Amino acid sequence: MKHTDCILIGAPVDSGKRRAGCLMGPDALRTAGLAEALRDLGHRVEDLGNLTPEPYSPDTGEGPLFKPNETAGWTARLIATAEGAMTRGLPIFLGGDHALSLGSVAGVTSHAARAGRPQFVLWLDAHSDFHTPETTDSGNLHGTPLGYVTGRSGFAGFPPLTTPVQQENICLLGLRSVDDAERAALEGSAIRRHDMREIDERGIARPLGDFLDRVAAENGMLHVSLDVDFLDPSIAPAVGTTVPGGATIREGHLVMEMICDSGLMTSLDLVELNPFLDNRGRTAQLLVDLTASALGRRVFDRPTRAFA
Ligand code: B3U
Ligand code: MN
Ligand code: MN
Repeated sequence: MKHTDCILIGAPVDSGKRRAGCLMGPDALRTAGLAEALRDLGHRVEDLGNLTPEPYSPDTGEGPLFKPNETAGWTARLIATAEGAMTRGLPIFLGGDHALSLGSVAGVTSHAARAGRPQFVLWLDAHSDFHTPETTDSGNLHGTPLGYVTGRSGFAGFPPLTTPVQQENICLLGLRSVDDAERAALEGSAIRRHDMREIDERGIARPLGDFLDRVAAENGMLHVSLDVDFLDPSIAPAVGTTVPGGATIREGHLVMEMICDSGLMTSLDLVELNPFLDNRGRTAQLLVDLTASALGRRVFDRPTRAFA
């Protein structure tokens, strides 16, 4: 296992939805021992502390969107921070709600474009987060990051996107809650999508293995975005948008171990952790353990992939 320069970036974004609490996420992940777990695996870890949004005009509360100006301020700050961190190591964005990924994904993608490599995105989530400010019913911008980074219209007031992510380079895994407008847009797109039914029928390793093979074949950069609600609420209760029927602990670790074995991951988001809703820190602890699996914690080394 090669040693990695891990850069922890606290992004206490709480503007992407109405239920507050994700601002405590970065400190809960620190308290659960994220840096120590990564150092135990032999990695170097630098913690940049918590970011703040770039200055924004106060949100008025009028209009259908919740806190668009604050979220745009976060997006600008995160794009710049992600671009800078990519030149130095593997950024791990400690959320914060999923609105942080408008910035983290846009930033890593602009870095990849400068490096002349295609950006791939693995989205581990119950939801598809493919809304735009014009299609969202809830007005919650944490449902829009994939709409933004693929260059969909309607993001007035947000930083103009320099490089969209190619639809065919995105893989959604774990879907079980998709709004009608998102479903229609996804069906007209080249985004790869795997719902829980497919995972039940085929297992989680095959769709993931196919995607990782494509990333490798195209010498891509791989951003992994892990929303807590990818996991079943019985094992990961600390999230505002629980959806029953999620990934098990074993599926979660398998996904992370396969990502680790591929050697492809270049950046990671840990998002939607709401410590206010947690049960004695167990969700934060599980996220630390999953991150450790993605960065080399294992029982035995496996020389070959066993799931083709
Ligand atoms: N699609 C719904 C629900 C949702 C999306 N992301 C989360 N929840 N976490 C919406 O509000 O856009
Ligand atoms: Mn999400
Ligand atoms: Mn979600």
